[in-house]
Amino acid sequence: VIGEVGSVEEANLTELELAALESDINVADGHARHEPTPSQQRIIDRLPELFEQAASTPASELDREAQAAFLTSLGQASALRDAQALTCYSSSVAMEVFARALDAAGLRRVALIHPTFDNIADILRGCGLSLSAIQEDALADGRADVLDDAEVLFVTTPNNPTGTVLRQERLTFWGEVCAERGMIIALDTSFRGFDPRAQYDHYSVLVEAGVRYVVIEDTGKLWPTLDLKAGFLIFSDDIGLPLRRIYTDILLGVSPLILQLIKDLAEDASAGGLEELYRFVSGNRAILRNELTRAGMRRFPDADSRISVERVLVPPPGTATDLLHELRADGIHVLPCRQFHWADPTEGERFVRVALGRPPADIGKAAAAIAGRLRGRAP
Ligand code: EGV
Repeated sequence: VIGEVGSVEEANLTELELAALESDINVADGHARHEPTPSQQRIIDRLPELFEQAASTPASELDREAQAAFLTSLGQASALRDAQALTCYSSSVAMEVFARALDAAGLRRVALIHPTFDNIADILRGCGLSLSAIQEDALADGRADVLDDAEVLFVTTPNNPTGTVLRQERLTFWGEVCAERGMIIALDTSFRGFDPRAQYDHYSVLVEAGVRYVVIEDTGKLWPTLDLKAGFLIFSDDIGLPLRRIYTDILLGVSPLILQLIKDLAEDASAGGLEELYRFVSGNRAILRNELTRAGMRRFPDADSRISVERVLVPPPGTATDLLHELRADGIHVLPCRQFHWADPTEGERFVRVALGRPPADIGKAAAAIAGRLRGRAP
């Protein structure tokens, strides 16, 4: 049984990810489930010492240090000077705080990127907000007319599952459009650590545009830390939303042990860890694409993606849901893309998503099974 409803079409993505945790080869969720690098392992080996350090440092100091180390490692240094930050258990908790604060302030119309991970739309709607879909392409083209009467523009960049990055000129454009219209611009940058093209200093662009902004940053996808992670809710001084009030309704803060771990892992990322991560993900992507190419697949929908998940085209008349069932019979769990297309689910039946943050041997097995199922059907 999957989730509360039992069918793949009706389940949300996280229910499908949960079902996949028990499978032989789980390439469903986007979390990091691979071997730590040697230097990450050395940090993990020091856990008791990190615990001591965390216990003897004031929590607010460690909070600031973890934020500083993380944001600096990803090119976002001006956030430390120009913005405020609230550390959350996860980026989804940050989303929930943001969505509730919008509702409390009476801002209810959100233009949201399409497709994107389903829980973003689900959290926003769950807090009473109404959504209009903005196609990823329209964002890249800079067609401001797509915004209609929205009060908030919400963009996932790099986007999940496509890997599409909102480039600096485009962020400038949308920031200025939102500033002119008195809108808030909101970004979910959970996957930025995989793609240097998403590491230009977003905060200086947003400040320059003079726009009110909220950015949700996330350590959760980057490192194999058994879900020890944090999400950062970062916002401009003039945001005008009760974010701190709603944040404190929900939590006092995250564990200083996690903050200490994030600080050390972020410093490691700055000292070469990010490059190692790029190489690792690109190696796994090559394993998958080579296998599919050998099976006659000639088109990769997100040729330029660098993030730790990869979409695979399902040749018609097959559907993602069919392929998912076939692969389950092989002991392989992927995600269908139906749910990512929150405004038009059938559109997503053309793709499945494969997680790449796994041991290469698992990627090899998943790739062989997918290639086996698609051989001779490739477009
Ligand atoms: C991905 C898990 C939540 C989420 C997975 C994800 N689901 N938080 N409801 O972290 O791409 O697989 O974003």
